[in-house]
Amino acid sequence: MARVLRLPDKGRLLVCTDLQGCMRDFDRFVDVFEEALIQYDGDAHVLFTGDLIHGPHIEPEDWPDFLGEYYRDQSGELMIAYAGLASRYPGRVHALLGNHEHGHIGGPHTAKFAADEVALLEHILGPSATARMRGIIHTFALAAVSKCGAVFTHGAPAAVIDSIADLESADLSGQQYASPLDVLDTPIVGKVLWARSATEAEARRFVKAMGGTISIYGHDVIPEGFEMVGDEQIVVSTSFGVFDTNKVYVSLDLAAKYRRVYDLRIGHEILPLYPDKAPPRLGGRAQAW
Ligand SMILES: [Mn+2]
Repeated sequence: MARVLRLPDKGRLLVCTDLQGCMRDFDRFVDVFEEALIQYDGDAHVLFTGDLIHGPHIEPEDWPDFLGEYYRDQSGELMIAYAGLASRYPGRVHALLGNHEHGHIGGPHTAKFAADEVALLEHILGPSATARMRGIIHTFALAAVSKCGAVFTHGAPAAVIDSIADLESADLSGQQYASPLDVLDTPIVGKVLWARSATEAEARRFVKAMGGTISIYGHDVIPEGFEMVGDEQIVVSTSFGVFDTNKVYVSLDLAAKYRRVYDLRIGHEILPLYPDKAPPRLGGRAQAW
């Protein structure tokens, strides 16, 4: 897979951030996609911006309230479901690498819900399912660009680059490092996969180098569903660490031009994953009692 995915210049694009093994939210997002295929005469695409895997293995009684509704990690099933979706809708299902996927193909091993989440998941899956999952991860891009101006990455747009070529030549193998942890200090891959924030100047420079105008990413948890930073950045939380009421995805017209993140409107481009649970402030239908 190319390091930088070029999205089509027409049709509808639905963007889903960090699922972290939450099968229920994946299934709901697939429903949203299939509704869009009907609404837009078959011309819809989906983009997952990384961290599809590595969720909690926690008993209900130990579940911390701040993580939202209870779920149990189903990373292996989710990756198989992703591959099934991609083969059912060829050329319409896209994904970016997250720092959690990167651990399985040469990056540093994450330790969010286990001391070594990469080793844990590969142990649960066994050798052949692990090989299959790695094959799926190898199809993921590092960033996506579109004529509508939106630039997509897993983490914040803090990498200092001069052009798309800097991402296209990025080495993800980890082989050039003494330790995978050294990836964190690399100016491009380390930032694209791990940065939680970028200054307005960094974001402006990054999106311009990528030939775009706005940056859309996840990686961090925004309890309210999304956050805009300056004119260039929007952080989106579709699933992980957020209550159903506040989970949002982004829906873009790939033939439009988005010059600033404020062009993204609630109820149009910013939509609740669960409209029946979401408050009107997020474009939902939930009633206040
Ligand atoms: Mn992440």
